[in-house]
Amino acid sequence: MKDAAPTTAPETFYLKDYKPFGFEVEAVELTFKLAPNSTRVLSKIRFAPKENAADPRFFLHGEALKLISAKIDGAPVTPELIAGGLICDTPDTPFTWEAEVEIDPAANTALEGLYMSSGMYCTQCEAEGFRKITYYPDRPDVMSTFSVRIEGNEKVLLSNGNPTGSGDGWAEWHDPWPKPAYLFALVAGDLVNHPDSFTTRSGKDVELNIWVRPGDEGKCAFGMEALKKSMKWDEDVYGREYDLDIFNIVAVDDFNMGAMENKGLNIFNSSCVLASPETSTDANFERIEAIIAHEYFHNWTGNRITCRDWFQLCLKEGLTVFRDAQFTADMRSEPVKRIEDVIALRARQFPEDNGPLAHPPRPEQFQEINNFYTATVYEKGAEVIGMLKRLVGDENYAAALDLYFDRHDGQACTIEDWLKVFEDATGRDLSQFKLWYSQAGTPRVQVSEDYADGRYTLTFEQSTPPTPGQHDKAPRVIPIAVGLLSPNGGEVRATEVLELTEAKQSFTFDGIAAKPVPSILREFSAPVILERETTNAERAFLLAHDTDPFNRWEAGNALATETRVSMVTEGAAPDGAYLDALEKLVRDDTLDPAFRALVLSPPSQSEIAQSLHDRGVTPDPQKIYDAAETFAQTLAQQLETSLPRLYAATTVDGPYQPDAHGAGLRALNGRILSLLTRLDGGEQAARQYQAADNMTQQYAALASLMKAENGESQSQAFFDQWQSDRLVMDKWFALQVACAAPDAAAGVASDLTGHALFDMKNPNRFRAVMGALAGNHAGFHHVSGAGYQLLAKNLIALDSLNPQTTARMCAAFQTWKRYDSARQALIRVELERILATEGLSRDTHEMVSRILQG
Ligand code: 0A1
Ligand code: ZN
Repeated sequence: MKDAAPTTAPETFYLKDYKPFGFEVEAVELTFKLAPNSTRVLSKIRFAPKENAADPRFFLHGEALKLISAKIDGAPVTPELIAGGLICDTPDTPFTWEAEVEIDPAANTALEGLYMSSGMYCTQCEAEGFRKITYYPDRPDVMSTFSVRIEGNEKVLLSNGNPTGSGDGWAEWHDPWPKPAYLFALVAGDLVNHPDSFTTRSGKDVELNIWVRPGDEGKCAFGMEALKKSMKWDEDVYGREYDLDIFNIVAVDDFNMGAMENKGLNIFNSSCVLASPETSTDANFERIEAIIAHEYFHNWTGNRITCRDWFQLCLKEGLTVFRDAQFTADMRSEPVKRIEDVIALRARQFPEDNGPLAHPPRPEQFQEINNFYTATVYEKGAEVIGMLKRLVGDENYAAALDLYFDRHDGQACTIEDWLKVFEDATGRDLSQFKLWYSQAGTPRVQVSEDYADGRYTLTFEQSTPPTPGQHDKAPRVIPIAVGLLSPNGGEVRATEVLELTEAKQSFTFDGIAAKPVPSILREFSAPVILERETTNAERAFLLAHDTDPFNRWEAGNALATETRVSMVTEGAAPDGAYLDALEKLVRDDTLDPAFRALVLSPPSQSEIAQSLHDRGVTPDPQKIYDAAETFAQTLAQQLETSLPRLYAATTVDGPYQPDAHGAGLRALNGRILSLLTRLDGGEQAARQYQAADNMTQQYAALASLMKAENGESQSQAFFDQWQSDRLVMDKWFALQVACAAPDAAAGVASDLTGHALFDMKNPNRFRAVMGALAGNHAGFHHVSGAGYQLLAKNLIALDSLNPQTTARMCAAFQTWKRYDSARQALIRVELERILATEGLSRDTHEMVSRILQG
């Protein structure tokens, strides 16, 4: 399935052009007669023209549909088929539209609309996939009830809402809650279920199921527990109860994203729901718990209250990410979750915000909305809500959310509606705060300090660099959480939130006996880049003494960056004071092991490249790689005598449990093993590999061995053991590329694309290889250009099959302007080669053009 080739520039859609649909949709009835290559979809839809409609034209979206017949009030009509849909003359009074179309799910490799995955039928309709199922006003502000009849020979026939009847070869479903078409879902297959139930706080029994392919039943228990915890948490924390008799989750192998919140019928990428100790790592367990929660929380923030148009995507996504982060913090550790989120934000969102793809959390234009399911919309969208909560306080936040649910239940809303609720609940004017939704780019905040006569002053200056299409930026409201420490480590001022609203602003603290050490931007209270002249001694002091765990980690992270930068730029040796501080920390048993593991985890090589670029130094990926290796080797030597004891002390006894404490210990143990492997050549790792009864330890051992180029036999054993497990094989594919040396990475990835188990049509497998290549910083950016060429070649090959996944992976090139002119020239050739591909999808065309232009 190919999207139409853009012959001229593809159409651009603008937020300012929004017009409501000219008709109410009162009820939708759909009948599916399933057949792999020729599914028939019959629709019967009750429309009522709106009075004084801004756009009275009866236009229904439709793509890749074969229209068999159409009727209005029972009489055949001949609609005019136009680009992207059809138009038809209609009566002035309410009428019934009926259409029959034919579609080809088996040929649908784009995985949007109705498609087949491992023999089962499934759907993906967000954002604009429903138009590939039938003619319909496929826009989120058109909400209706849906009744669905499925006819097919599969054992399990599912759709949204509650089941209303079934028999041999058919099933019927009715969803009483009006919803936009992007939340429609259908699944049909020979599936098995892991059943359970949940009683809501008002006493309603809800049937719960996780549906999987036979053989995967043993991997559902953890996901089911996560679902029940999410249901309870949303009742306890947000007062939100589930609203249908049944909640179904289905695992599918071929899926472009993580999961989808279809009403009452969530569809998951199998990698985001299936879990077992033998096949999933601790990180997988944590992610699965979070994604199940995320999709479940959408039932209120997304489904009951949805978006008016796709420009408002962060209304549901930012809020739902914020809610799932709160949930994970409650289930696990608040500081650890915050540190993990900031690491991810800096790795994924900062490069976006500071490069050619920069856009505001609420974009004002797009060509292909699928290209805007970004870290900016999701993660920065969540950061904006975190700032809002910090500014208004917890109680006001809770009151505003109650008002939001009361006022907007059943509606399709905007960011203006969202902010108005906060203004009404708190009496605060949020017009300046709103800039966070309309301005792109990460603000820089420069800090200077002054101390005299017991008065301490902090002065902040904010500015945001220009981003594509946005040059001059007004100052934003930035909440900066600050604490002051005395020189001997005690806290002289507990955390308070300073509200920076001007371009330059000072805050004074009186009655401070000695010049304090400031701890600024505690908990990472705003998604900004803090710039402050400070010393490594002060950073080391904060690493040892800060009472805010986030800033404690942040001080270590800054030291880690500084030492690598001076290793790269001056050929310096690793900073001894920092190594001493790390040694002390790692041995400190009073500290949470998960926290210690994070402090021991180096900043990514891509982050170091960005740091160098920010300082006006052109990054050399090979030198950054060499510095990382030297640092790790020096740290291992420094810790030499304590590593065996530390390894033993962090080894978890007893059967594997995916709980936060055990996971933290294993994370630390894994870091120690990787250092130990640098000294013992892999003896301990080989023993661990042999003895491991869970994937976390098996994988950690294998990764350490492969990194040491001493894991060939274990890698083969791993392959032999797991070759029939799709998800574990994704790990194996990714690890081959991730562990490859810089000059070997592209070759390893290229060979893997010829492996019998490589399947480009499966997004997980494609991402395992090509995502790992893009993530191997020194390998991808190897001076030969082989990494760039291989990725481009594979993106071109994938584009005609799956434009969405292709376009998302183009982002690997977004940082290209950081590098030297030779590398830039190599990348430009590849980007231009992609753009010149005949029949290139609209998705990829938009991404590559933006990257080239920015
Ligand atoms: N709304 C889902 C993510 C999602 C978006 C688009 C998809 O297909 C193009 C699929 C899923 C979520 O936030 O989880
Ligand atoms: Zn979401």
